[in-house]
Amino acid sequence: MSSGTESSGADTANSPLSVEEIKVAALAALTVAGSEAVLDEWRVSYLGRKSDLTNVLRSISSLPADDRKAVGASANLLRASLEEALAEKTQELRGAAGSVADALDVTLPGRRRRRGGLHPTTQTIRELTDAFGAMGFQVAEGPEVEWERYNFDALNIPAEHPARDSWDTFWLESPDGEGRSDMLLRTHTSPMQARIMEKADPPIRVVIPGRCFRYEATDATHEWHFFQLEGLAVDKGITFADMKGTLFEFARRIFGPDRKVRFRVDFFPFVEPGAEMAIDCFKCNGQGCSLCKGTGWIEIMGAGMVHPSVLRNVGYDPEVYTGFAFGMGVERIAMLRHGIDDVRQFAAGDLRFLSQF
Ligand code: YSA
Repeated sequence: MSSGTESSGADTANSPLSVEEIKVAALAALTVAGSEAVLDEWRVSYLGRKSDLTNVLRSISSLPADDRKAVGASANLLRASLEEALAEKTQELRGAAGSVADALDVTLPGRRRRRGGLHPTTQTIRELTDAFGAMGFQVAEGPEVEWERYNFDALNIPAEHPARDSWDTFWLESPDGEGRSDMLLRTHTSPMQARIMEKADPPIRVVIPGRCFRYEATDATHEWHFFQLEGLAVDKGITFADMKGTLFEFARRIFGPDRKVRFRVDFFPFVEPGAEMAIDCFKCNGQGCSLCKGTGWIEIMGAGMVHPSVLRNVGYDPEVYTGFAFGMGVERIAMLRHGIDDVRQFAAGDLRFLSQF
């Protein structure tokens, strides 16, 4: 009998086993046989020329006459049933191997794994910070929950100033639950101007991407939360021409040389003079449509020369330093770049939209 770990069999050196004992040992060994090689060892052990069963059959003639018939019949029956069991087990093992082979078709193309991607807003922020980085601007970030002082007061917008109405504000409740506190969800990224100037001395060239919140009705170009990219440059001798040159160079890098750019006067309490930049509407090619509200232009940013009061508020001498600042809508820029006609798509979480970028 084999010494293989998967088989066990009769011990031919000991006194002959009974037919029943051979049957029990043979079937137990067959049950655990796991390969055709082990089956072959089993066949030699239990059905081979030197097996216990063959010995029993050979010894029948030496048995008392009364026993011969019964022992012969049961030994022949056992041989037949062991041969049948061997054939079944062989089929079983071959079938198992065959089904694995059938399940694995190596000629089929591999299945593509679904990979996540960057949100189009994130992609646009990276493109913008890269463009300004190439123009010498650093990148900073600031808090979304902001003090009233930075969001309004430091920017020359004191309480009761009518300009506060332009930024419909989500206020945080006061700790005692009685009315609003002096904290809010920032309505623009401009509070970072004061935070940066308080900490650093000129020269300053920095861009600040971040999420903003406004308590206002939404439409195709207005979302209640959106991203802005703030920019600030302060040094001795900075002029309006520097601002215009920087912003036109930005527009050329981001939108290419063929897009029309409109640059015109606007008012913000924290700049003097103030300006606004718009790009011709991609949907109607400047003809006027529902997206651009018939104007042919999509406004992308406010800008201006930093107001002397803002410089004074942070301890800079406006007689020595001047600067410009701007705040642009990131989703609006992504809309223009990719032909997206509704800003509300960005936060809708619809994979059919997001997976296009
Ligand atoms: C102006 C002068 C500076 O020296 C510096 C910054 C600014 C910008 C100012 N803080 C501001 O927030 N102006 S803004 O209200 O006109 O918004 C700037 C840009 O943000 C808009 O041109 C637009 O592109 C985007 N934006 C504004 N409200 C939005 C919006 N994008 C989507 N949804 C909204 N609700």
